[in-house]
Amino acid sequence: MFDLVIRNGTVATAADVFKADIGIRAGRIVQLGEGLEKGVEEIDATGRFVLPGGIDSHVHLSQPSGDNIAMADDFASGTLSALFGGNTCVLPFCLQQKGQSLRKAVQLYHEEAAGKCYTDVSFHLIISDPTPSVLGQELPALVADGYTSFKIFMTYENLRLNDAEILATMDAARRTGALVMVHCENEDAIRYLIGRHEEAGDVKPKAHAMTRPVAVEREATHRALSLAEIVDVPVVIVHVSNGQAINEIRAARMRGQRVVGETCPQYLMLTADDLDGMNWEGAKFVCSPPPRDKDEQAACWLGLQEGVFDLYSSDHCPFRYNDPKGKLNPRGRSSFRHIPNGIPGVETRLPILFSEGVMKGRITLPRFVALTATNHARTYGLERKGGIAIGMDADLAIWDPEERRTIRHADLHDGADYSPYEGLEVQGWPTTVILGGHTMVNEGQLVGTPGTGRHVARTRSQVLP
Ligand code: DUC
Ligand code: ZN
Ligand code: ZN
Ligand code: ZN
Repeated sequence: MFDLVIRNGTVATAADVFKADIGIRAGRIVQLGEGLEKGVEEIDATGRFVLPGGIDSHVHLSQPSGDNIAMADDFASGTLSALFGGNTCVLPFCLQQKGQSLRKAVQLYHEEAAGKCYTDVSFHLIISDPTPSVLGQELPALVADGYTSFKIFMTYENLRLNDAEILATMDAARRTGALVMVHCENEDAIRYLIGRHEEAGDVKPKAHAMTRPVAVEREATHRALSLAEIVDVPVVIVHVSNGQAINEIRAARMRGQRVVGETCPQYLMLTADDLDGMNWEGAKFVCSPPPRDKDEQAACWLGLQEGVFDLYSSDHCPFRYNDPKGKLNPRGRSSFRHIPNGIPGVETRLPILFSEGVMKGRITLPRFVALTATNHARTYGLERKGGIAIGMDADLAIWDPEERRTIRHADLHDGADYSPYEGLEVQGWPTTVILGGHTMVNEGQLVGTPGTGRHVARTRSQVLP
């Protein structure tokens, strides 16, 4: 007797698409085959795809975002939204404030997440203060405890590292076996351009995109890759928005470097013109790097198709629009530079790629699975996730490829008050989601409880030598 059997579905992994029943016991997949014996619970997946649950390895939840600014999602609403979007695991960031110990930051996020999660969760670190004790003692101890990746920033006054700090931090990653993720934008160039725009009285949301042009990202991408080459360490280039940055990744790979590229829905679906909305509505699309234009969208699609990108993540970083602690905070109403950076998207990530990618013939279903689950698990050391095979966690999403929806924020589950994709028509939606053998969403209805999702310690990235 199984705990759960999923019958008659079309199973897709990063390698294959095949018909099989899936037998689940004690939270794991224990059998794949035809005509499996009975389960205590049974799901008929006739006409549906059964995919590994999505893993979104780039989300921000409950992250401090500046004075009098509040992120729209905590671990309850953020993971609930992720769940309804077909995800069973998310990797949020644990931000080290300047002067704070890394361990303390990790403890605070654990307290914040405890008992609230609807999906599994595993933290990346953000290192903003790379002191010798942080790099020499704290980081190795945290890596040993399963926090095997961290992000560093080349932009934002209170987060950015200079080149010497980047080298030291990358070297610490090399020594400890952690994987480095880099946010590539040149802060000094951005500040220069912000100064020029403000002097000219150009303070509308669109100026956000104009002060972070492609060259700002390309230069920083080139520099990050050069520094990684010097240290001899693999890197993840996160949220890549354009063809020139993509070419930097290609060139580094041609030199023999190990580079993981990540892109996000906003770089496939939005453009800088979206920041031009009336009545400051453009603030809804302010994120960094900013969306570009149609040609750069095409470059990002090509990058997904040909393998420059291994990861497709949401970079869910939600702020409410009509809110004094959100996009329309008092200072944000007077200049683009005070509009918090980031947009919601954890629930719409998978349906957008399924519809625009798989249904429109741009990518295959196995490529979809690789980009949304399998590669995230391998890149970040989630050993039993991202696939459908015997022994793996029974984290599954059952998709109805016929379901047509128009994206409306009112139907989503995040804590923001808008979706950047409002009105987008998509085909295909995850209707049933299973976490560790527990049915969490059944035919669009929530049946799971908060706290079912747990923290997952990770092993060493498979990208590392
Ligand atoms: N970088 C992110 O990864 N997310 C939101 C804002 C940012 O700059
Ligand atoms: Zn259980
Ligand atoms: Zn970033
Ligand atoms: Zn992010």
